[in-house]
Amino acid sequence: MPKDEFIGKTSKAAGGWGALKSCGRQLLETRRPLAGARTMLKANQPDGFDCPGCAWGDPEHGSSFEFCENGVKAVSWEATKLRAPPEFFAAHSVTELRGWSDYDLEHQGRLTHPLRYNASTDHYEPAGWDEIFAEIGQRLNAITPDAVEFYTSGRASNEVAFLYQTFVRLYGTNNFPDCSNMCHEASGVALTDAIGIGKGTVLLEDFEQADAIFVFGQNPGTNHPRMLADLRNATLRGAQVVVFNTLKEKGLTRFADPQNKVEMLTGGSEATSTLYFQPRLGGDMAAVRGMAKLVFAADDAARAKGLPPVLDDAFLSEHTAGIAEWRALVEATTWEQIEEQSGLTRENLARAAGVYMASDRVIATWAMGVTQHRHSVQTIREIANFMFLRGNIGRRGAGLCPVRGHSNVQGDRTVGINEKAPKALLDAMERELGVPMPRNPGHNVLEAIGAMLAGTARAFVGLGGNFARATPDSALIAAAMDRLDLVVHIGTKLNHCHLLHGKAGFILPCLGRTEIDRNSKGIRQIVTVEDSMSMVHGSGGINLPASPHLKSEVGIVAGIAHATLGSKIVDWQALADDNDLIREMMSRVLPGFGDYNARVRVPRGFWLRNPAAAREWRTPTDKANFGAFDLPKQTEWQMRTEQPGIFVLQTLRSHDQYNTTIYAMDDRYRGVYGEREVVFINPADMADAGVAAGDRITMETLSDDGIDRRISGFRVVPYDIPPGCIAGYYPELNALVPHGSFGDRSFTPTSKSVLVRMSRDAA
Ligand SMILES: Nc1nc2c(c(=O)[nH]1)N[C@H]1C(S)=C(S)[C@@H](COP(=O)(O)OP(=O)(O)OC[C@H]3O[C@@H](n4cnc5c(=O)[nH]c(N)nc54)[C@H](O)[C@@H]3O)O[C@H]1N2
Ligand SMILES: Nc1nc2c(c(=O)[nH]1)N[C@H]1C(S)=C(S)[C@@H](COP(=O)(O)OP(=O)(O)OC[C@H]3O[C@@H](n4cnc5c(=O)[nH]c(N)nc54)[C@H](O)[C@@H]3O)O[C@H]1N2
Ligand SMILES: [Mo]
Repeated sequence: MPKDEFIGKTSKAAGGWGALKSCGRQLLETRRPLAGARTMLKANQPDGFDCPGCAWGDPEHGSSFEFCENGVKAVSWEATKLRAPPEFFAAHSVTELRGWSDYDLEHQGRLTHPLRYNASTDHYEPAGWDEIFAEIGQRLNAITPDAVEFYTSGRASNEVAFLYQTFVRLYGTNNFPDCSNMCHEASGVALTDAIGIGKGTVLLEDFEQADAIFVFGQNPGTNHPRMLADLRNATLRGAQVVVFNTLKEKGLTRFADPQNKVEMLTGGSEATSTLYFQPRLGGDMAAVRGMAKLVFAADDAARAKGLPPVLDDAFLSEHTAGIAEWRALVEATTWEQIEEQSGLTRENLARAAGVYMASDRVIATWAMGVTQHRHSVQTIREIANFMFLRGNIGRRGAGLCPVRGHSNVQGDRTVGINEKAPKALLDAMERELGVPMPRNPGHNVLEAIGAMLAGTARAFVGLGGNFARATPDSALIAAAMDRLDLVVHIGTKLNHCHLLHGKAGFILPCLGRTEIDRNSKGIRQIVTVEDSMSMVHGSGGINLPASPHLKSEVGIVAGIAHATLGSKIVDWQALADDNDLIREMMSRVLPGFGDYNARVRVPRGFWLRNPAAAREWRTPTDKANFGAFDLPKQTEWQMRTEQPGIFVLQTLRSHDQYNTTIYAMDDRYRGVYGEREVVFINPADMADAGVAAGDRITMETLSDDGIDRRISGFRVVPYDIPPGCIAGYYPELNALVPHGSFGDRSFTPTSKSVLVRMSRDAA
């Protein structure tokens, strides 16, 4: 077999027949394709469930069936007929299962029974819910609350997240590490300082009115496919879509809309971008600064000639603070530094700045390519600064749009999953419950990891997710979790983190979002979620539960809470039996949630008002704040010595995965098939390093903490990526990401800029 056989053709465009074929395969995998297809018809419909695929908004006047490959995969993954029943756990010891791949574990299907780890047999064994709750309660009561880490993954609904934070705070801690700490934390931190709220300001409708859309560090073709239709519609009506992405990503060049009959029959496709720039890893702040420099220069020139100014003077003087200080920094930054750090030429940046200046309404979107660096908060401030220059915020067709990941990651934060919660929330909880709330700040993900490694954390409770695989230094963290006194996982499918049981381990299987949740009176329950555009709406499942032994997530959290705290302060059982009661409590506690039960029951729900979108700035200056930060002295790219073999590695997602869930081994848009242990490299770098396509290599992290991090046997794939930059897949490469490297003030692991040494493996 030729050694590079796994490298194949990339699709001509994103979407199209390739996407439909892939969906067909996926639905067949559910082993009940019709039910799977019927389920899909209810995704993101007013009377259906919220698609667990991503956090992109739902259109008001979209087609009756919003087709999305990502959605089909996420839904069929959950609606599968495959099961991992107690017999499965009887047949395989935990030690054996630890040797399985992520793919094989999840492909056993849905968990069916609550399970308890038995150390004498090394197997998970079924046990009754009440018995398990009682034991968890007893064990939690024997531990200091601040020694327990309560993790949340962003699929959790508003109801369960609110109930969970109520329980955890009553129990006595603010330890809320959540997936958002590894994701868009930098966006929250930067936007709160810049505009007074840590969320985006645009609605989906704004994409129909923008003259230009700037997309930074995001791969929507794979991760937010419904956004592609919005980008393509924009280019079709003549708007400019300017992309900054280190890799040439298929979905950001062309897209064939599976809803468009002509495109499907002719194999035609439309552009999703009009300009495409490939900055070096971590080079976006410099790129934006370069554009700002050009905008200031153009403005000076226009004024000198008596032409209309380029800057929006009225907006700047009425609404912003701090421009002078930033402008001074921009002018002091040299083109050498900008070009070296960004890897883009002044001429290219002038083309991008030209689009910005020619457009009345501009939207900027971004995702992990911006948020997972050391200087992510500063980069997002720079993007916000740039957008302020021409008043591109708080009016139709313009604004800031961090594109979230998990379908309810934004909502979870809104309802209180926050290790450093605002005083107002804690005050409101105290009023509601009549008892004091813990006031000292809790742990984020990195602090939780630190406590586990130091041995001060004694227990872990995971509301969804796959903590040990999603975090950096997975192996170290797995070993630390094994030393805990108590580990509780609430999940739908088996993953590696579930195999970490500590001294007492439990896996508690829950209903998924596609499933019908009935209370004791037989009444169907709905939950609610908030998307990237701050739309909050209801979601009700339509499939029968995967097993009669499942409980809703709300039921599980209430069960643990009752067993731990009793029901004197909160009647957990009543709340568990009626999500309306939880929502009434949320109405009383959370600002903007008045009349919640009624407002989430109208189609599309309601918009959680964002003051910044109306140009009200809830900042200490009462203005939108410019941020004046130096460019990093050196990015990782600049730190590479001139020795050959040193690269900056970014870890990203393939087309066939959802975070740590691997749907299949292919990455169609990047032309890789049946293989995930690969590294994408520039052909010139390959020549320098003396490696050929398909060669096996070793990568070793350069860090000064004395920890040896290396991975061998990965195979080389030539790719259109700037020299010095390489890329490969998460979660496998988390073994190379050091937990001691994180963003300033965001504490997000720097998963997009890891310095590694690469060497060719002996044949
Ligand atoms: N199908 C699917 N959908 C998903 C997910 C999934 O795993 N699968 N995950 C969900 C979640 S939780 C999230 S957070 C989102 C993630 O959505 P994305 O942010 O799109 O996810 P990544 O795959 O990490 O892609 C990062 C992109 O940024 C680019 N990039 C990396 N570094 C830089 C840089 O320094 N500068 C620039 N300009 N570009 C850079 C990469 O080349 C890549 O295209 O997707 C959500 N949706
Ligand atoms: N190197 C590197 N590391 C990264 C990233 C990266 O780009 N590079 N990205 C980071 C980002 S953006 C994120 S968001 C995190 C993701 O981190 P997590 O959110 O912790 O991970 P997921 O893979 O999304 O979690 C998958 C598991 O969730 C459970 N699950 C699925 N649906 C449900 C449900 O409805 N209820 C419950 N209770 N459980 C459910 C299943 O058991 C499944 O195995 O990873 C981060 N880690
Ligand atoms: Mo994420």
